[in-house]
Amino acid sequence: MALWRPAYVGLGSNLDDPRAQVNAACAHLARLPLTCLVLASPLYGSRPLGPIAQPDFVNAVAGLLTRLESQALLAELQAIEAALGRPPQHERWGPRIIDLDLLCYARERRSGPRLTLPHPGIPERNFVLYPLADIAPDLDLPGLGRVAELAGRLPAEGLTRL
Ligand code: A4P
Ligand code: MG
Repeated sequence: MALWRPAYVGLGSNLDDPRAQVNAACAHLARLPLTCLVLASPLYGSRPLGPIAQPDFVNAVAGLLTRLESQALLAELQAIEAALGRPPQHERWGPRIIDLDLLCYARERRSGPRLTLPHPGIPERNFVLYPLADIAPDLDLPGLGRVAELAGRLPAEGLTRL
């Protein structure tokens, strides 16, 4: 029988009532097979990172325990995105109803187009690291370091706790 493993998921939305979208995605996470939603961070408002002018985001992070393998968990996250109405083709970096990123999965380290772990955007993203530090400050991200230290290096610029 597969072990229970910790996994952290980043949630983001900037379309169609972003706060409600992030809450709906959390409700879906709580119903995943072979998975327990352990806790969710507070919601944050954040200014869009990246080259495209677009509405502000709502971001949060959820902590799970799961017996799914990492790729199966990613497939479940993508199924939640589809269930919430995210079109399969969309502009990279552009506005989205919901985005679920697998931030880290146990001690797994891998690099590939389908799945990179830990998620490579973490060190530059205060909208990931601040909510992650709320729920898991002592988490050691493989190859990156302790969450509280990574968050401490980033200004809270553009970020507001909702
Ligand atoms: N993929 C690889 N590794 C992972 C992983 N660890 N978790 C692959 C999730 N997906 C992973 O993802 C594109 C591909 O990445 C998928 O095929 C998946 O197999 P996507 O979610 O379909 O596309 P995307 O989200 O448009 O691209 P990407 O590169 O994930 O964009 P980001 O990095 O998610 O950035 N500003 C603020 N303030 N808040 C935000 O949440 N988000 C973005 C999107 C830009 N600016 C933002 C925010
Ligand atoms: Mg994404």
